[in-house]
Amino acid sequence: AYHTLDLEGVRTFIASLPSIAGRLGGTPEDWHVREVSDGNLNMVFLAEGPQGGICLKQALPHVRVDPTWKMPLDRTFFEASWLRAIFPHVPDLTTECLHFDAEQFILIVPSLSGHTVMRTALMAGQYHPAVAAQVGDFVARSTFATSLLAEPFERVMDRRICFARNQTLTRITVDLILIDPYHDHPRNHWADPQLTPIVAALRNSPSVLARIDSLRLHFLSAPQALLHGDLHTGSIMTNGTDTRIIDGEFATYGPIGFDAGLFVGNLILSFFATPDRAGQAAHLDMIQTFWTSFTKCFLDLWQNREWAEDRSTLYYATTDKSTQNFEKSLFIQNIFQDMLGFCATEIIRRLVGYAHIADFSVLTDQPTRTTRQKAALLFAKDCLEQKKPLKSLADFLELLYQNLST
Ligand code: SR1
Ligand code: MG
Repeated sequence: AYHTLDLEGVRTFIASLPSIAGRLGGTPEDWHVREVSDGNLNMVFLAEGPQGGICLKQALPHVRVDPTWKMPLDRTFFEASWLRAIFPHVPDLTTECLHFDAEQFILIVPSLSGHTVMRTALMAGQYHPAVAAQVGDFVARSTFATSLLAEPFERVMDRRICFARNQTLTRITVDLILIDPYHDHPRNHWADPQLTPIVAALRNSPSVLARIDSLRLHFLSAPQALLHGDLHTGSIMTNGTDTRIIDGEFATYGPIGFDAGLFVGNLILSFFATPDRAGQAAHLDMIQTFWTSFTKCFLDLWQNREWAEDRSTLYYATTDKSTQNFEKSLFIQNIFQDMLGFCATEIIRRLVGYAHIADFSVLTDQPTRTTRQKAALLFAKDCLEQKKPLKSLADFLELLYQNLST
């Protein structure tokens, strides 16, 4: 029966799995096991032996950071399923599922020694230009491969049926990102009363609320591809050259712009939390690099699929290239608009919703921190309202700088 593992339990569990024990080498007494739980939901352990290391993740019957918030255990099943679905397409950008135990809800992957959580690196002022490009590639390759552009609809729909069962975590996403911040809810919180008038302005803006309603509907009714579902900078580990996307337990079918929006939203939160001009400029470069890398990789994959002339997936009634290219560019533009919307919702929920982020703690001067948080919220409001339409990434980045300086 399920039981929560402690350090000794982890050692015993690994010892019972010859292939995992073999990766570590030596005997169980040689292994160094430690707990490194960091996220909101699960227990995470690292075990290192003379020959290698593994990372073991176990679901708890509640939210890790709030034992009163009860929760089913099946999230590690969905994370293992997500890894198995996407790993063949992004073996250089995520970790392999080495083992999944359906009774203990344990997932084991190789450990990433020498890697740092991207959020931690950004907070330390370490900006690795390659990482944004790699995340762009990751979003393009994982979403394209699981979409109707790459596979016959029968395979896509089978996978959609599987991930449609990830309802506990999808409910968290819908509630925490797309509902709670827009009305009074006990889960919402913010320490600084100076944010309160902006929260009120968000809740009193008909265009904000209408856009949120559309985004929520779109998130649940546009199953374009298998998403990571929680692609913030804490779900990315890097050593500057090698980058791995982890923690896919929120995986679900949805609009591709959701993953892109959460990543860009977290870069923007980090941008507003960055004290110096050079660091801020590095963030704008990362956003630009991410988007360029995503679009190039996605369109290349699409083009290559056409050259393969696989009529079980791609069928064009027209052979007219310029018409096809026009349709492709519309497809990308729609992802861009989705990205802007979901990016705004991520910024808002990380400042005034349930689950905040650490980025702003680097601004030790309280008035500066308040000013920047207000600017981030107002930027998100502008993105949702689009009183002046944001048609391109240049429009978006210009708005970002305007909000920083006002
Ligand atoms: C109760 S879970 C809160 C948040 O933590 C996860 O990492 C997701 O971002 C979720 O929204
Ligand atoms: Mg996580």
